Amino acid sequence: MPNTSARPKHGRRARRRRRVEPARDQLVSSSLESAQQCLLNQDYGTAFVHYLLVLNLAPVFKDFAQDSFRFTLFKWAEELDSVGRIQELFDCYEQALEIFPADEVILNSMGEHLFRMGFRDEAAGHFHKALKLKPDYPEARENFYRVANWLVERWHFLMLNDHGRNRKYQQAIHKAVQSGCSTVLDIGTGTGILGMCAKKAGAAEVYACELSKTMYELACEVVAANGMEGSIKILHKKSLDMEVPTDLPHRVSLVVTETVDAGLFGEGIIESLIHAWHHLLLPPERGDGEFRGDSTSGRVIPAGATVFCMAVECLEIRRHHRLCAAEVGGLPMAAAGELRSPVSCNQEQDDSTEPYTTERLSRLPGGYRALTEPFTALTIDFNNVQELEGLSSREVREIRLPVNQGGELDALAVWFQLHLDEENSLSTGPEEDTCWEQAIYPVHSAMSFALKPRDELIVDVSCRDAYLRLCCVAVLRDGHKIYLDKRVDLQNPGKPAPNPNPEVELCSALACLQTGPSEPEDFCMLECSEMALLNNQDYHQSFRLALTKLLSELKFKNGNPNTGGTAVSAVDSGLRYVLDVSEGFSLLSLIAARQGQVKAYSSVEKTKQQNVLRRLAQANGISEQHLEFWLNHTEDEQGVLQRPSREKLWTAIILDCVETCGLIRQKLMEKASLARFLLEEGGRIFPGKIVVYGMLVESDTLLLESAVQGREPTLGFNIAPFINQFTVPVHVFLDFSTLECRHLSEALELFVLDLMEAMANYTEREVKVQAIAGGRITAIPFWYQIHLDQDVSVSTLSRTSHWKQAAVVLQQPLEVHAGDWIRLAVKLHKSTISIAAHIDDAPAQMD
Ligand code: 44T
Repeated sequence: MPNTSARPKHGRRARRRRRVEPARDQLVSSSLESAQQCLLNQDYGTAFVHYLLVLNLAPVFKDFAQDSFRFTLFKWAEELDSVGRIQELFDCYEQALEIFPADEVILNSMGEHLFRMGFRDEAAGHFHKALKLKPDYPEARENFYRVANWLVERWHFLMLNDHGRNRKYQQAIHKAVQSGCSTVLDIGTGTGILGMCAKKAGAAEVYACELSKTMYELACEVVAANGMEGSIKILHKKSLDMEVPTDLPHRVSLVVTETVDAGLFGEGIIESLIHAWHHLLLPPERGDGEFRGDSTSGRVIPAGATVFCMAVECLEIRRHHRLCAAEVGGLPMAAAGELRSPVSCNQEQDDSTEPYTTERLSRLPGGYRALTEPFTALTIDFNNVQELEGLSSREVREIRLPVNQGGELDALAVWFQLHLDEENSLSTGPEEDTCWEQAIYPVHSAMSFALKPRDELIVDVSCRDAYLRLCCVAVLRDGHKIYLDKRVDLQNPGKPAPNPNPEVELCSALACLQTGPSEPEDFCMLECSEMALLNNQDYHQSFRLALTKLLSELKFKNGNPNTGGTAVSAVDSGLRYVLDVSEGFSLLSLIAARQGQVKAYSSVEKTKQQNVLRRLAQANGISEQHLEFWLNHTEDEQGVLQRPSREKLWTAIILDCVETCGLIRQKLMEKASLARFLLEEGGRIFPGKIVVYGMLVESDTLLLESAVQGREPTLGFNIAPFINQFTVPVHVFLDFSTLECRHLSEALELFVLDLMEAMANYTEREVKVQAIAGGRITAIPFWYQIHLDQDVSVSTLSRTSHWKQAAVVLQQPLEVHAGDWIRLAVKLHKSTISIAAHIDDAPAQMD
């Protein structure tokens, strides 16, 4: 009998399937029906469960149900999100992705949720996947660009493009390995470059660790692409969490690292090296200090560092950290109390303040003036663990900087020399041609202080919480110590030191009258950009002017609003309503309320900032009833625009259109169309119109910041194609006025956004422009003219602007000759500008 044994088995299975199938089919079809019904009833949770069942049991329905399934998922996720059921939300997405692992829309949407919850690494992973699946998916592209900056910070490009730095590290590593350091750990490997140098130099064993997931994955890709997959062991770990033998089989003879920021210690190098010396490195070589290198002792590259500091006068720094005017938009500010930027190095430091910010001094608009010579603030030997340990507990040390130029004391600028070994060192100084920024310690005494030649500036240097702290304590003048914070002369206690600036003295006295000298800790924190906004007189004056004009126009047109056509309640009669939906701190509501007959609503959210506004209102004769905090009244956290009261509409709605970084705010046009519906007749949105201007430039700097340049491999390694996946076409936080570049065209109008007229807007536009010089167009910096009304406007490019500029960097530089016509295709997709440039072959057809 042929194959008898197989038959019954087959027959049994077939019979079982026949029995199961009708039941399953029935379940599938009834579930599908239920899913559709629930969807109609907007019961998304139940619909989702039914869909899951259907698609798990009957994958054949995947094509048919994909759209409704997605829709259900998104709706259900929205509901879960709104009630804070976040874990369930992500579970649903994971279940959905099990069914549709290659669905770019689901991936992108999950990325958006992850991003909002603060999981940036994971969010980026999802956007990246979505984009790989569908490269021309604009939503995923925009989202990816938004997170790329967080994941792979722009300085990675700068560092890899800094050939001097690369070569010096390579030489130092080569020398150490050749002299006997055969086991190497690269702490904070980034793209893997230093680890690969060690391997190439002949190290027997190389390990690397990296705490960022994205960078770790990138390093793995790069190392594999360079054929070192098996010979460099990369760990996704913080070095502090590593130990022998779990992570390393034994201690290593060399640690290489570049985990330093502009302030040297901000990436935690002190702590990492203390830990490395105790747990990961062979003991240091004893003796004469001259390093010979062998495989029984350990050492670190860089071997040490020297930190320098210098006092500077700089208006640009000042206006970002201190209120510089007594009045803003006509509003006296004395009652505001102390306003501080979140960067300060005071003794009463709290967690929310950083001791320094970073700037490239050479690129600060308006420049800076050195008031002292550079001074050594600190030296540190990374090969001496006692010294490292002593540093964090080291007491405050005082240094004195002789002043050689008179000027206002705005900040201490700090940089360092990194001694890789005896021969090679890197400097991050302001005069060097490197990619480095300097650390800026703004001087925080609320008032200005003018230094004179022959003064001596007394600075306290200490090291706390892994930060180098520098604090300008006092000025020694003619034998007297003038304390900068407390302003008390120790030699005449009780009597304030004579202030060199009488105006400051007066302000100080006034401030004391308002707030009382005994509440120094009662200050209000403002972001640097908010402080710069307050100092932007032009902006506030323009708003005041435009608002005054609008109010008087309406008065003139309608007579007293009391007598207007609609019935108004007694309390509200005669009032105009102005809503300020600016992000962050804004004085505009007060400026509006000060016009009289105006009830202004502010979107300021933070209690301390609301209190500043209340104090200012009180001191400036604005009645309490005329200033409301809008977000205190809306239940909805997303702050959907609403009417001021049932029968009223807004006279003016102030929208904050441009982010400080130089981009148009997301959802601006949606907000504007909502706002238009809520305006009374003749009411206005401020601004009514925004014109985007741009200029064609040749800028190598922008290229160096956006991608690893050149066809040459980096130190002989293939790195560029991997990290360049994280290139984004739009640069932000640019100072166009100091950007090193050649102008290849005049400024030109790129785009117009009409916030008052929905129909006037377009999403694509072609613009033609003639080159005024020959060269390579590498980028198009852009900025905005913000029109409050027909006559009043502010430019985001102005000297007093608190906005920075942004730039589109072209994918391929475009070679042009003077006189060539260039065609720009400008697109606006959801607040994101993209520009493509081509030489215009048919200039005759120009319109
Ligand atoms: N950038 C300076 C700072 N890491 C360089 O995750 C100079 C800024 C800069 N990994 C403009 C120009 C410049 N264990 O990927 C990072 C980081 C990682 C660690 C494992 C640790 N203990 C750490 C500590 C840090 O190391 C990498 C490099 S940190 C270098 C920072 C170009 N703006």
